[in-house]
Amino acid sequence: MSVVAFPQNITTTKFAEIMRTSTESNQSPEYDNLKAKLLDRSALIGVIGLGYVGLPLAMTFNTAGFKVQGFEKSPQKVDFLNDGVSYIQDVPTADVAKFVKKEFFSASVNFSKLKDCDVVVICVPTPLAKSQDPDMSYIISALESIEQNFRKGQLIVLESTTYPGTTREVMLTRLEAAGLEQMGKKFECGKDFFLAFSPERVDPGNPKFNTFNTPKVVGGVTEACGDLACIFYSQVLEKIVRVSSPESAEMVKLLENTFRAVNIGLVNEVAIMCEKLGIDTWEVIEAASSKPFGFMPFYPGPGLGGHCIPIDPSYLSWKLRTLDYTARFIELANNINSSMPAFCVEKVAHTLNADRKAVNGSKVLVMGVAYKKDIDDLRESPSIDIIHLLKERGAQVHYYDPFIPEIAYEGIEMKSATWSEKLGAEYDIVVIATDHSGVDYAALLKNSKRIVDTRNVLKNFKSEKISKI
Ligand code: SAJ
Repeated sequence: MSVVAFPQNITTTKFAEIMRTSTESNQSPEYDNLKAKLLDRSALIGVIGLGYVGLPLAMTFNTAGFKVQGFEKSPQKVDFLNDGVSYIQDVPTADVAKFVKKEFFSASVNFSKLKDCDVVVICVPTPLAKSQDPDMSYIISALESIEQNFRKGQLIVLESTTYPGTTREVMLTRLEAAGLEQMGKKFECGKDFFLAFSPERVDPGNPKFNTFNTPKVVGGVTEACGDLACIFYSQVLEKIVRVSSPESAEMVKLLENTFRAVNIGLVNEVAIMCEKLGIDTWEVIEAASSKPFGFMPFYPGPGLGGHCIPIDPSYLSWKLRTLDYTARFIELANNINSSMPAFCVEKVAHTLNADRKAVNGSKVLVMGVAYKKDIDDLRESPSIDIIHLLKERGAQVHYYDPFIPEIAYEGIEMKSATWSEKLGAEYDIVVIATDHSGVDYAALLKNSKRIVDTRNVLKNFKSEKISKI
């Protein structure tokens, strides 16, 4: 992602739309002081977590003219960044090198530097624990670092996807209490410090939408908090969408990703139904997409990967369970989506059977292990489940992925096969699990005995060798 040059005049054009308190200086001295530092871009921005969200954000803040202090638990990542090297696919090394050289950006494992920051943005992971409950440990760890270095006048923004209520129930109470340590009385949110939630909306590998041009939803704990958060992001990003509270902003993100998970679950069940009906799912979806209104295509696949779509909706369903409500769509979508790896392996078994072969003892090549095309991310990838299931049935499994040379993940240690036009010939069957661009699928088809295509990437080829889900 090349960070876009920032139009300097955006500040004046946006305020009328998004400010909720008087623009006069009738707020606390901390409010007025921070507002001034945001407007002249002298505020120092702290970013906790320099991953696929935090690093692009830091570069975008730099491009907008703010200095950034990055915080990471990983010394290796800190060293890479301070040497001017990016490890995030969407962030060019040239951007990191440029801002490090200008002394606009540096990374550190020393979280005590948080006290120097005027704004602290939290971009840490929010995975699921083995119990399938939210794992809040990363947010709590970041919060503890902030508490230990907290001072009056700071704006804290949580960007990590989480259940509605986290900002107010977890962050606010502890930050107010931090004042007791320092001043013997609670800090007052909206006067002594400021707190907001603003969900990240990063689509890894998306060539069109980046941190700068993706509209930013912002919800402050108080009106003053929302004002300052909106002023901050208005200085950096193209469009701000202000909502009334952090809970609303937290829910916006969960609706976005639950919408995807549920619709992907629907279309995966359509694929299962079409298989039983002997209908081509992909033809049906393509034809339904001709409807110019009221329809949005989603596509079946080997399952749901990534660190967001398979996980975020479970944060919502967990929260609702604490309120004695069952989020049925989310649970049903999880059930269907997580059944897709097994559905694909059954397809492999059925296809081999046509050649009087069993999965047991067959050589199988899994094409693509990244969780979606043209990225190098393995997290929650259904390809990993497919490899496990094939191995459990006695298959000899190899994989090829141009973005992932080796795997050491979830009990699998493998190196990618080397691409050659005749690669497919070495196997009884090939499973296309990730539809990376730039693969010579014509050569793969020509030299393979059988192919199970879970992504319809061979849609332009006609061959008896091809089985689709
Ligand atoms: N998938 C399907 N069928 C589809 C679409 C996706 O099977 O029709 C699968 C993908 O192969 C992948 C998983 O679902 O395994 C997630 O796909 P995704 O495109 O939602 O990819 P993510 O998780 O990298 O990015 C999403 C963002 N994607 C889009 O909006 C297109 C967005 O929802 C969030 O900004 C981001 O997660 C996030 O960080 O929350």
